Amino acid sequence: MGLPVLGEPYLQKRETSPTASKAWRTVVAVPVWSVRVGMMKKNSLLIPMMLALSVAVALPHATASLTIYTDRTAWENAVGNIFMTENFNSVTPFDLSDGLNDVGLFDIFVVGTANLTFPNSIIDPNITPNSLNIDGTTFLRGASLPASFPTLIFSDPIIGFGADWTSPTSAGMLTLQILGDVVEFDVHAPLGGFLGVVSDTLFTEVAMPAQNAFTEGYGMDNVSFAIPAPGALAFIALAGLMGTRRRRR
Ligand SMILES: [Ca+2]
Ligand SMILES: [Ca+2]
Repeated sequence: MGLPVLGEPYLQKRETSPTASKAWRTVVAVPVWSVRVGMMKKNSLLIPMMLALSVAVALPHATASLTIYTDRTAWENAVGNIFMTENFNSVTPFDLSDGLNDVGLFDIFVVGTANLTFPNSIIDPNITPNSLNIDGTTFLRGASLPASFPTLIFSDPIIGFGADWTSPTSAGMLTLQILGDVVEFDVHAPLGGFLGVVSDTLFTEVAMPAQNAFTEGYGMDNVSFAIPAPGALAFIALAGLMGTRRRRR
C-alpha cells in the first residue's frame, strides 16, 4: 500500500508496541495527540497531513469518555437516529491484505501481519459457510492478536459506533480501542450481540486487538456509525472547552 494514508503512521507506531497485555495498555494510554505531534519532528512530509487531521478533528483533549450500549435501539436513540450502516452485502468477498483495505463505507486497516491460518476476511456465507456468521449475509470474519488486528478507519470523524458480533470472548478476548479507551467484551457482550459506544469526543479509528496472546476469532456485521450534525459538533467543542477549563483550575 502506498503512503501516505490517513491513520497509517499512527497505526504503524502502535504496531511496534510490546505484545504483552499490560505493556499494550500502557502504550495505548498515550494520548493520540502527543503521538502525532512527536511524529512531526521525525518526518516533515507528515506535517500537512497532521495539520489537516488536527483541523478536521479539532480535539480539545485526546481521550474519550465512552458510553456503552448493548441494545441497538438504545444506541440509535443516543445518536439522535442519525447514522449509517455498512452490512458488507455489496462487498465482493475477499481476504483482507496487510495495511489498508477499501471496504464499503469505510476502510479496514490490518495492523501487523494477518493470521494466514485464520485470516481476517470479508466472507460470503454462500461461499464459505461459517459458524461465526451473524444473519446469513456477507460479514467480516475477524482474527485478532494484541499486535495483529483490523482497525476500522472512517473518512469523517464520528461520534458513535456499534455493530453485531459473534464469539468475541474466546481465549484471545477481543477489545475495542477508541482514542486510548478500551472497551472489553467480556463485561458487556459475553455471548455476542450488539455492542456500541457513544463518545464525547470525535474519533476516526476503532481498533480491534485481542488482549491475550491467543488468536481471537469473531464475526462482525451491520456496522453502524454516527456523524454528528453541525449543531451537535458545536456542542461537543463547547463541552470539550469547558472540560479543559475545569481541569486547569
Ligand atoms: Ca451482512
Ligand atoms: Ca471467538
